[in-house]
Amino acid sequence: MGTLELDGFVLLKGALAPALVDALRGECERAMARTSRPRARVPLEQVRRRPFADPSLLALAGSGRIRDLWIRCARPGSRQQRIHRDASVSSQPMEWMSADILLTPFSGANGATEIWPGSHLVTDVGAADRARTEERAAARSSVVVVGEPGDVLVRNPMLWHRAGANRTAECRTMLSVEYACLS
Ligand SMILES: O=C(O)CCC(=O)C(=O)O
Repeated sequence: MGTLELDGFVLLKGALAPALVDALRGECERAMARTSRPRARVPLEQVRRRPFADPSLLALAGSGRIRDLWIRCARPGSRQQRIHRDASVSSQPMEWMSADILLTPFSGANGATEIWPGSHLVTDVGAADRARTEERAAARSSVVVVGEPGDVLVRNPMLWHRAGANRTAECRTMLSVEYACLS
């Protein structure tokens, strides 16, 4: 279990009820069936409706608000990603956080997200400097986020992370909710 401040992430086990997770998975699977891409943005008008506008999802934001919603699906046979972060060094101080809602099991076999604790504090490697990121990450230890549907990985967007290879016959699906601080 990490702390958001020092490790840049926290895994909330069983944060969302099975009925809500089932409803979200249904919506997300229907959306992903309409595209061959690995991710899809949830349109604003849908964000305002349930299940996306469920109070439990909004509660994860504390006093913030949802700024964006992405469905991410690692399809069977998808390859390991490069290590990356979702925000750039120049965007400090961070004004948003990401919550990845697991909608399917995450395991080593289906390429569960790998994260580098504390890497959100590394500010001398830019997002474009891929070779240096890989080199720096190799010198640190990483964690593979294994979990169950309903678990939520809250993470700083500056955290280095990547999807692993999905060697199963099923999609590994999550809903990434981006929460903005009030301004
Ligand atoms: O699927 C994952 O575990 C991470 C996906 C990701 O980082 C991305 O799509 O940028």
